[in-house]
Amino acid sequence: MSDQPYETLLFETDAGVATITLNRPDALNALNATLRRELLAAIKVADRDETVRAIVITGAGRGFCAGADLRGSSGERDFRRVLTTEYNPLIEAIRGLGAPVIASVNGVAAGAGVSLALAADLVIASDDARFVPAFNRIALVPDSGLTRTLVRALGRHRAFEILLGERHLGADDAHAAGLVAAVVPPDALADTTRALARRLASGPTGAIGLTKRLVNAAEDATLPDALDAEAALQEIAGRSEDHAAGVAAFAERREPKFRGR
Ligand code: T3D
Repeated sequence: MSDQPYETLLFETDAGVATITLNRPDALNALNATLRRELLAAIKVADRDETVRAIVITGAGRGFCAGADLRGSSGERDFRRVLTTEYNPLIEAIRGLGAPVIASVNGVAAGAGVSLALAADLVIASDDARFVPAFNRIALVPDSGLTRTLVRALGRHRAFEILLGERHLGADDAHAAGLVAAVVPPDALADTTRALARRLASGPTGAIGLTKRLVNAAEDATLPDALDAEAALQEIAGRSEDHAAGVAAFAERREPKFRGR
């Protein structure tokens, strides 16, 4: 176990899993400047720790994340700078992490909180979770990658409806749309998330990270580019200790024991 002295989040590692809990429950874990900074720092700490083989992001209290902190946000703001220097690096850091990231959505996600949840590689939601774009409600546009995520996942027409708030996106809707891997009762969320995270953390970490790279690249790739990328990364995966362990286990008709190398 390890603890870090953060003001707005909790960070712990256990059994190869780093869990980051956004911890401003009175504001539904809205992203103020401190939380944005600390979240990026925690992701970097997890990334540097070789024992971390899966990462969970969740929220304290009854919400996952209500997006930008709107308290005290009246007056002129430097949106472009804040997005490019604080929000976008967060999304890119999550997508760039070698370890798989699970968003454990324990309640409402709104605004950039939806972007954050859907930037994860896998999303598990409690059945009372909902995804509320909310941007248009305060006359902003979607940000932190949400337009791209939704348009690619759902097509432009359904994405537009959701972004305008014309179509409700509850946990079951998000599951049916393929955005969410599983929906569970609130009291089963932590255990379900932990079981998935531990399964991933005991898997072939290198191959999982390379698969994530291929999936990231495939979103923009032509078929020849995707084929080339797969061949190049297979060369790396195929030389790993875990690959040899997997083939040996297959031959001996037993479960492999992967060490993440
Ligand atoms: O400015 C920039 O940084 C640029 C980037 C922008 C990216 C964005 O994310 S823009 C979108 C910002 N987020 C929102 O507009 C969502 C605002 N919140 C809501 O619409 C609702 O609160 C929810 C739909 C999320 C949940 O509704 P409900 O009824 O379950 O809860 P509630 O009663 O509205 O909120 C509970 C408390 O959380 C409440 O505080 P109180 O009265 O108990 O002391 C509320 O003020 C607080 N809260 C909710 N959202 C935020 C928030 N506090 C600060 N910022 C928030 N975003």
